[in-house]
Amino acid sequence: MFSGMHTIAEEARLAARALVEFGSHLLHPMVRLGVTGLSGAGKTVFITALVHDLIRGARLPVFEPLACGRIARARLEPQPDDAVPRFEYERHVRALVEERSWPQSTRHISELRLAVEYQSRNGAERTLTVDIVDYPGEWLLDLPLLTTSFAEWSAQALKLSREDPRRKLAASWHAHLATLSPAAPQDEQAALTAAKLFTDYLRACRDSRYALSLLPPGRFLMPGELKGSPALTFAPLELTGAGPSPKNSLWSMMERRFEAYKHFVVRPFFREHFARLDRQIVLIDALAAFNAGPAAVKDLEGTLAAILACFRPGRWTLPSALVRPRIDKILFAATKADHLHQASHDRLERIVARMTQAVIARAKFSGAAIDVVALAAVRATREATVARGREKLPSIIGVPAAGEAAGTEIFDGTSEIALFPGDLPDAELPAHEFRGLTAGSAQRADYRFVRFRPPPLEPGAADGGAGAGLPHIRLDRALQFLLGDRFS
Ligand SMILES: Nc1nc2c(ncn2[C@@H]2O[C@H](COP(=O)(O)OP(=O)(O)OP(=O)(O)O)[C@@H](O)[C@H]2O)c(=O)[nH]1
Ligand SMILES: [Mg+2]
Repeated sequence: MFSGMHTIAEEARLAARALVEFGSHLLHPMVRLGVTGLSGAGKTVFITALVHDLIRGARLPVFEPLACGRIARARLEPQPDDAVPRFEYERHVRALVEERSWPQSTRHISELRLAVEYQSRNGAERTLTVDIVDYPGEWLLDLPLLTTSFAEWSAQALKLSREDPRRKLAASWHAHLATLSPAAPQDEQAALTAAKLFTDYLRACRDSRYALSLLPPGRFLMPGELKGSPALTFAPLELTGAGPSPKNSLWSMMERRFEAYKHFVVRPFFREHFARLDRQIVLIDALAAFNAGPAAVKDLEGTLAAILACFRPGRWTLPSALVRPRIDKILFAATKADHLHQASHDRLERIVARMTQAVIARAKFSGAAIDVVALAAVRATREATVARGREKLPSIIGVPAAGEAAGTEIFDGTSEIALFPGDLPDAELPAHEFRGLTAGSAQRADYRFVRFRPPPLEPGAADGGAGAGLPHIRLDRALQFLLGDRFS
């Protein structure tokens, strides 16, 4: 009952804010663009490249308002939320462009506001404000917890941890779990040890060899400012009896902390960020999963389904804003397409469309526009056809990052190589088993995607003229879908 009332109050608050924001949208056109994706999907790189290319007037031929010369200028502006750190745009650009290295994995939330001055179709001078938020991808894993109880989460986490390949990674945590009795008196040391072993297990699953995605709670992997707090000191328990949990038991202690985690961590993140989005791009690194193997692909698919079920697509109209905020366009983007020859881009798009088909169907039903694209926000490779015996292999050329390996070779970060990454399976996910890193050595894996260093700026970029962007693949198509109509 209480939780029902709580939900209604929360909905009313969201609806009131949506109404205020809708009113201000009419006066000052603005878009709150959600850049969503699991850790490593490419959010920070995407945001940096998007902003950089807009500010520098890069070559984005499919992005109509820019290509037609209607965009006069794009610039950074002070952001709207005073309590959120600013996205470190300049630092990320310096890393990408000057050092030719990728940004670090994101540790906390940040925000950026871009003002784009343009001429509307009827000639009026206007400014579109675009707000973008960046956050650690791990936090996204928490959204499904909002509708999950401690008992349900424990059962799910345990079941999953008993399947391969997780089972062997969970051995130490399972051994400790077997010593715990949920009905025993609450015990801080037991909770600490359980949380630590459980976190170690989640971290092992994330290793690129396994590349598993479904690893909530997200803050266990990326704690932010909450490191060491009770809200992060809990773990699943093996619950046999039905609830409620006995008073002052280990069970009730864990349950309380799980609820605290949802209350203090997950719900505010959802309310302050996701519930306010107008448009959304969901970045998916399908290639990392292919690299690891079939278990990782299946895991990624399940994780996406669970996360995307938390969004509410639909057309953003005044009546619907009264009820709840809506997302009216969603773009699913397979990132790092530059790891493949363009001959495989269609396949990558079809694979991602298949992974997200349930959500796509639901979103279409609610009236939201959906598209799927294979893109590279920053294109680190060129293409070539390499002959191997009689075969001609569609390959890519780039400079692998220092320490990356292919076969027995370890790269130094300066020399260029040509690489045939493997052919993606056609259309459907491979029903047959394929071999990834999880199953054995890199030499025997079916796919090999190495991390290339970011590219130099495009020719002519140094003088700061038009076209002074980073090379990309279909970033302009993504922009056209996400923002094109807002420049009308
Ligand atoms: N070649 C290529 N690599 C990319 C691209 N985008 C991202 N990457 C690679 O993917 C890594 C992760 O990208 P990020 O943008 O940091 O990913 P993120 O989604 O912000 O990850 P978290 O901050 O951990 O949530 C980078 O370090 C690059 O190695 C791209 O467009 N092309
Ligand atoms: Mg990031």
